[in-house]
Amino acid sequence: MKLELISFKLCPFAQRAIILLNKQKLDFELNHINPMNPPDWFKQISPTGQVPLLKADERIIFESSVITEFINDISKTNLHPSNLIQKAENRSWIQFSSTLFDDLFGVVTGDEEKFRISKRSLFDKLAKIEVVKNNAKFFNGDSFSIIDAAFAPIFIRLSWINEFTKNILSLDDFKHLSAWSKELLQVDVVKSSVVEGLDDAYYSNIEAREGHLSTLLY
Ligand SMILES: N[C@@H](CCC(=O)N[C@@H](CS)C(=O)NCC(=O)O)C(=O)O
Repeated sequence: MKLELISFKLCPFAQRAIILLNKQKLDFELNHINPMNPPDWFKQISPTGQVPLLKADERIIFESSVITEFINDISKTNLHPSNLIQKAENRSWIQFSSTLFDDLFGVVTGDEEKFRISKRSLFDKLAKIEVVKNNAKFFNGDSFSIIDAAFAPIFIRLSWINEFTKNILSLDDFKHLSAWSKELLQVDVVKSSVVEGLDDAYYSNIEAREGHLSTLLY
């Protein structure tokens, strides 16, 4: 099957798909567009105007959670729990994890008030995840699952923001999340999903937004 992922360099949702494609050792072509200024061909094939979008033999699959499930479906290794309740729980938390990006957007772009509200909302959600995360290396135990790929782009961005500031979004109060984040950031396919210079591009993006966070940068 011919796979082409249409992405945007800084997109965390696309990064989930890249992590999974590489973890499953599938060949794919990666093409970048800017969804804020999309080419006409992209407008014609994308129902939402958003990336990521996966072309599978010219058929169009969109929404990162659907794309990652599809990648799993066409792979030899199943990276979802086989227990159906656990699988459904994982899917619930994957959906929940996507809402963290709304808070992160508010943290990155908002004025002081919006920053404070978004950070509160982000940390309230992290506290809920801390309760369900256990001592295991990854979310479901010793091996990497789809849910780990869903959370990795969040932890990458939190670690960047902490590095760029005085640990403004420190996970230190969350024992399980801190350990999980540390593990995930060391996984090869997570590391390779961060292309050279992406941290600098993220830094520049924070500066360009001119929100409260830009005043806290080193
Ligand atoms: N629910 C979507 C969200 C994707 C998303 O927000 N993509 C952003 C880039 S990271 C985008 O395309 N934004 C342009 C737009 O919303 O018009 C998914 O999980 O795939």
